[in-house]
Amino acid sequence: MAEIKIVVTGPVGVGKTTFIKAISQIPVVETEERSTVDIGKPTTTVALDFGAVNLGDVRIRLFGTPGQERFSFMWEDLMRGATGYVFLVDSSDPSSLPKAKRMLQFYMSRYDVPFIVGATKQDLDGAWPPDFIAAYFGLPEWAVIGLVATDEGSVREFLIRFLELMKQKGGKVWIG
Ligand SMILES: Nc1nc2c(ncn2[C@@H]2O[C@H](COP(=O)(O)OP(=O)(O)OP(=O)(O)O)[C@@H](O)[C@H]2O)c(=O)[nH]1
Ligand SMILES: [Mg+2]
Repeated sequence: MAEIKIVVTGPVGVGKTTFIKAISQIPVVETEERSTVDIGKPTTTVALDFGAVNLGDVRIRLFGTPGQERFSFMWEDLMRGATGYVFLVDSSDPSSLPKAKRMLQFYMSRYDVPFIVGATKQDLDGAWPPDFIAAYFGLPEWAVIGLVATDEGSVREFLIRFLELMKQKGGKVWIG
C-alpha cells in the first residue's frame, strides 16, 4: 500500500488537532498543553499531533503542527518529506484571515509541494463560504474546500478530494 505524509497546518484554534482526531484510525499522539497565553481556549498543541488513516489504496500519515508562532520552529521538521499539506483556516472568524493569509504565503514560498486550503467550522453561524475565502487568498475556487473538522465524514470527504486533485494534477495541486 502506498504511504504518504500529509501535514495539517494553519493558525491557532482552526481545528488541526480536531481534524486529525476525527479521522485517525490509530490512537492520536497529541502534545496538548495548558495555554500560557490567552488564545481563547484552555489547551494548545506545543509540538505535533500524529495520526493515520487508510483511504482506498493509500495510507495517509497525518502530522499536525502547532498553530502558535512561538512553536513555529517545529514546522520545518514536520514538513520534511511531506507529500503535501492541508492549510486550515477558521471560516467563522474573518478577523483571523489576514494572519492566516500571511502564514499561507510563508508556506507557499517555502514548500513546493501540493496543498489545499480547508475552511473549517462551516457548521457555525456566519461562517464565510469557501469561495469567499478563495477570493480573499487569491486562490482558485477549487483550492479551498469547506469542512467541519469535528465530523469524521466531512474530514474523510475533504481528504479524498485532496487525493483526487493530487492525482489529476500529477502532484501539482497548486500552484503558481
Ligand atoms: N463547531 C466547530 N468547532 C470546531 C471545528 N473544528 C475545530 N473546532 C473547535 O475549535 C477548537 C480548537 O480546535 P483545535 O483542534 O484544538 O485547534 P488547533 O488548530 O489544533 O489549535 P492549536 O493546536 O492551538 O494551534 C476546539 O474547541 C474544537 O472543537 C469545526 O469544524 N466546527
Ligand atoms: Mg492543535
